[in-house]
Parts: sequence; C-alpha cells; structure tokens
Amino acid sequence: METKMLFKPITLGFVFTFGFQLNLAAQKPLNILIIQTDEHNPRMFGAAGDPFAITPNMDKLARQGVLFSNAYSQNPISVPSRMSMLTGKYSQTIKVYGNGDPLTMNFTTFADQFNKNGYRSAIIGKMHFKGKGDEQLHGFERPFGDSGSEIISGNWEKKQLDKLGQTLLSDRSPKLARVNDFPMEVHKDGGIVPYTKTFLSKNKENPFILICSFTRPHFPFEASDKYYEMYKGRVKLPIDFDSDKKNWSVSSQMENSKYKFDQLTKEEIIHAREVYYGMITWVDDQIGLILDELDRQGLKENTLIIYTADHGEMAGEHCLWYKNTFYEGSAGIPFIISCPKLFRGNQISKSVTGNIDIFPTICDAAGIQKPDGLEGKSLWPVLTGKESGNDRYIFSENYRGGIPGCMVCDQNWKYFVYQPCEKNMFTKEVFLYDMINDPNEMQNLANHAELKSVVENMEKRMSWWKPGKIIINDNETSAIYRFP
Ligand SMILES: [Ca+2]
Repeated sequence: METKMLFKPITLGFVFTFGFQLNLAAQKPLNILIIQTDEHNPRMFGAAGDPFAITPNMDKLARQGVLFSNAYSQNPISVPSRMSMLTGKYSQTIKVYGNGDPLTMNFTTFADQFNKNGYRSAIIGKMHFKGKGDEQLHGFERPFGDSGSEIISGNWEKKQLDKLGQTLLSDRSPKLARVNDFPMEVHKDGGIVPYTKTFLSKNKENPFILICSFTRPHFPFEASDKYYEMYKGRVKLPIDFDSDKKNWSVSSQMENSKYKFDQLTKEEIIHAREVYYGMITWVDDQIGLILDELDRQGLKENTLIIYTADHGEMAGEHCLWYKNTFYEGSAGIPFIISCPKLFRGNQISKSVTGNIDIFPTICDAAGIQKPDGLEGKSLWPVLTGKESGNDRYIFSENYRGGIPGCMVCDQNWKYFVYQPCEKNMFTKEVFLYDMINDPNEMQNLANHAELKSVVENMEKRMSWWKPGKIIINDNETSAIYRFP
C-alpha cells in the first residue's frame, strides 16, 4: 500500500526527553476514554499514511497524541482480543481462546481496579461478553450494549429498521457489499453517541473510565450512499491482493475453502473496499461527535483518550478477508494515545505494543496501583520520553478451526507458527518476515539458513506458549479440540 503522511510527526526516540513530570497525587483524578472499533485495518486511516482514507477525527487525535505504528491484537478475533485488553493477560493465561469462551470471574479487569479507586467504569456499545447475567459485566456498567446473551439492550437496531421497513445484510461476503439510501445510524452503533452524551453529562464531577465500542467497520460490507460516494472510483486494489497463495498457512487455506476469497473478481474486491472505507469514515464521524461532546462538557483536558480496535480486517490483502491471520491487516490494530496535558502529541512511536498494554498504561497515567500478574507492559515510560521502547516485543495467539497459532514480533521481525492438531495433521508451519524491508510480508524467510539465529531467538521468546495444554472451543464449528 502506498503511504503518504498527512502531517509531519516527530518520531519518538531516546533523543527526546520531553516527558512532563507531574505530581499526579495533586491532580484531579484523570478520566480515561477508550474508543474501540471492530475490525479496523491498521493501515486504513489517514494518520497511518493511507492515501484514500477520509478520517479527519482519527487524524486529529493522532496529531494530539502518540500514534503507535507497530500495535497488535493479542488474538485477532473478538472475544479473546477484548478479554486480553480488559485483563492485561494473554489468551493462554485467561483461557479465552475463541469466541465461544467466556472470561471467568477470577480475573481482575481494569474496571475492577479503577472501581476500587473511586472511578465509575462503563462500556457503551459492544464488548462481546459471553454468558448471562450481571456476573458477566466484569466490573463495568452497561448503559447501552451487549451483555450476556442479549445482543443489544432495547433491541435498538430492529426498532430503527422496522420504522424504515429495511433490513441489514446478514451475509459477510465481500461479493455482496452494498450501498444503502438510509442512514447508518439505524445500525446498533447509532446508539453509542447519544448514550455517551448522557453518560458524560452525568459524570462531570466523578472520575470515570469509559469505553465507547463500535461494531463498525465490521462486515457485512454495507455503507450509506453518502459515505460510499466519498470513495467511489478512488480506491485501488491492495498491492498484494494476488500474492502467491502457496504461502498461505493451513489456517488461511481453511478460511479460503469456507469463504472462497480466491473467487472474488478485481471489481468485487475494489467495490467491497470502497464500501469498507465508507464504513470507516462513518465511524470516524461518530468519533468526532464523541470528542466534540467531551470538549463541550469541559472534560477533554483531564481525559486520556485511546483509539484502538479489537483486530484488523484483511480487506483483500494477501487475497484474504476478515481476520484470524497474523498478517498486519488482521493482527495489526490502529493505536493512538492522547493526553496533551501529560505528554506531547504529534508523534509516531515504533514501539511494539498492543491492547494488552492498555491496563498497566492507564494505571500509571492515573496513578493507580497495578495488580500483580499483568502480562501487558506499561507504555507510560515511552509516552513520557523516559524510554525509547525500541526493545519491546509482543505476542498474538489464534486458534481458528482448532489450529493453535502463535506470533511474536519486534520492530524488525515478525515470526509466527502453526502447530498440527488432532483435526489437522500437518508439519509445523513457520513464517518469518523482515518488517523493515518487507512490510507487506511477501517473502517468508523462515527457512533461510543465514537467519537461523533470528528464528531461534523468536522460538526462545515463544517458549512460554504451550499449545499442548489447550482445549479449544471453536464456536464457529461448535467443536472442542483437545491436544496431546
Ligand atoms: Ca471483532
């Protein structure tokens, strides 16, 4: 993908020691606002260098904060990614491997930790909690959103659509991407802004941690004509859309046999991407409304704002769609942290990070003690210029179709493996990409003899991962896989 910077950022590094040392104890408690989308390709917004994306609000947030250009989902599918974010722990630790696994109550979320310190914690929108009842709220209030087995309280979407005599697409295929002439606010995400306005107005005086969590730009691929028209005829194919399919992992081959990605025409790929971009811009507009409201209610200065997604969307890169792969489009996430009163904005950091680091980072930012056992690492020293963060690395796991996979990456290298399992016996697959010279991950270098030491180092880092002890509930097939 071509890149063009919309603004000239400062790159974070050791040379900068601009962090402001604040006496946090003397400050009013810091509010935390996390804006999360679902399935947002990390390269498809303006501040990330995308030449087509129209995302003025994400870009503005990046100008006011730090954009982390090497940020990853800890498991590129909804439930495990979200539970890793809330607990600061990896899938293997919390035993949430796929969308069928509920988070058990013995894990502390950041809501639990902040509540103990006098905060109000709430999620407005999606969080994909499993199970039923209040015990599945994990310390959060839910003014609006999915909870337990309910999809959306008040059946928001159906009511809106019934009034219009409309239905939304139920099929995920990019082949069916379509344009509507009714507003996108009828989607269940349409409730997020009004509920957020109400929440903010009721919590001006007490500290809060709020997650505004959008389901868009998750498929089905459907945008209103207003947003589609912004992209019609402008969007190109991803440069690696037809990369050598022999390089697909067994896991991606399984996805392709189910969803027939390789049968999409170039025209269908471009059309689906135009619609997908439209969905991103609609979400961006919603983010703008939330940030404006924060400002209008006088809360912006004392609020640390994070923008992230639970995982990406391949959107045709590597001839793949959706997620569940370790390629950048799927395992990568957009990741911005902004709080101008605490650290300087308009910076890009190459420090490797991900949603698992949010828990310790917001504890440090708010001056709240971190619980023991967090597996995420605080970004506070990076944000405040005390550390370069250049030596950081991070993991991602995935168990799609019952095939255990694990990725580790640093700024230079991405390494991932897939292990054979009882359902699919194959030779262990290994992938190594040079992320500096091959950012589109076109050449697998895992078997190059001169890079043996790189592979060995990555394997050593990955030694904590024990797929042989995992029992996977892959809810898409309702199957439970046990490993020897
Ligand atoms: Ca998701």
